[in-house]
This record gives sequence, structure tokens and C-alpha cells, in this order.
Amino acid sequence: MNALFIATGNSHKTQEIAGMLGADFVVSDLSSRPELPEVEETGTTFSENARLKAVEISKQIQGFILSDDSGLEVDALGGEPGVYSARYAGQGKGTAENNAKLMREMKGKENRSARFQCVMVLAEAGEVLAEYAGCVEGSIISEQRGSEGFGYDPLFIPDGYDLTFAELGDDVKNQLSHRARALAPMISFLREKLS
Ligand code: ITT
Repeated sequence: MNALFIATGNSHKTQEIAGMLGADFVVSDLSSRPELPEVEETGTTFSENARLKAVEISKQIQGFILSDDSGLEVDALGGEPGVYSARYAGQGKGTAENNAKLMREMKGKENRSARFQCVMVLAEAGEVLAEYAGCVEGSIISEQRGSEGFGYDPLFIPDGYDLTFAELGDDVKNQLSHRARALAPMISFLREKLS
């Protein structure tokens, strides 16, 4: 069994990553270490924030630390909410408010194209070992559909499908998501390191 710590407080990310990693990995995340101070996401890119999270946590916890910084870029909104996806409706606001704001901002917009971006960083003892990015193109619909997944999933239809990520569910999402595409090369890297 290989232990991997995910430097996230988002249980949905952990669940998706654990599902894609396979049974030979034992995964834990920040929910098991509530005493650790929150890492401030002061970066302006996914890469900067992913590096901040992985490096900071790897100074406090031994072993391999994986971080995920991700978000939604909407073309008609000039790339917003982007790195600010988690706090789009303001600090302390949640998914319902973020999705309501996105629907409001997209009202009447003809260009619906958008993409989810994800950058994953692997760190150990304060050093970055690897970084990979993944992206999935799609479009934003006007009303939420589906109950699976998390975040903006009920508003995002990946290209080539008619259903949202929240309707498609994890089995499909984990085959084509931004997270899946960043994690695939990371898994190869990790397996090489561990062998
Ligand atoms: P950690 O920083 O603790 O990992 P977080 O949720 O704050 O958790 P981010 O700063 O990376 O993570 O923000 C990611 C946000 O982007 C997330 O809260 C969602 O709003 C959105 N997002 C990212 N991946 C998504 C996905 O697969 N489906 C839907 N929304 C997603």
C-alpha cells in the first residue's frame, strides 16, 4: 500500500482523486489534520496556488503531498471566475451562491464556451517533485441540472456530451475531467518513484 496525502480541504476532490488512483493507494487529506493552519492562496495562477499548498503542507507532513488547484474559466466573462472559482460570490459564500452568480452573469450571453482547469503538484519536504496540468473544454448552460459531482458541475456540459458533469456522474467525469487529465501523468510519475 502506498500512502498519499492530498493537501485539500475539499472532500469532493479527495473522493475523485482516490477513485482514480486505484486500490493500492491509501489516501488522506486535511480533514484528518484540523490543527494545521490553512494555506493562504495568494497566487494569481493555478500553478502558483497548487505549489503553495503542496510545498507548505509538505513541510509539516512527511511523505508525498499532492495538491490540486482548479477552477472554471468562462470566455464570455474574460476567463472569470478562474483562480477565484471557490470564492466567486465572495469569501465565506458557498456553491449555491457561486452558481447563482454564474447564472446571473451569463444571462443573455451568446458565447457559452468555458473550460475547467486543474494543476496538480507533488511535493516532499518542501520541494516540488512534479507538476501537471489538465483541462476539459465545454459550455455553460442557463439552469442547473443534475445532483452528482460538486461546485459548477450542474452548469457545465463537456464537449461531445449533452449532459452536465452533475448528470454524467463520477464514472464518466473521472474519464475526461481536468482533474483526471492532470492526475494521469502524475500517477505514472508516482508509480515510477515508488517502484
Ligand atoms: P482546496 O484549496 O482546499 O483544495 P478548494 O475547493 O478551495 O479546496 P480551489 O481553491 O482549487 O479548491 O478552488 C476550486 C474551485 O473550483 C472549487 O471550489 C469549485 O468551485 C471549482 N471546481 C474545481 N474543480 C471542479 C469540478 O471538478 N467540478 C466543479 N467545480 C470545480
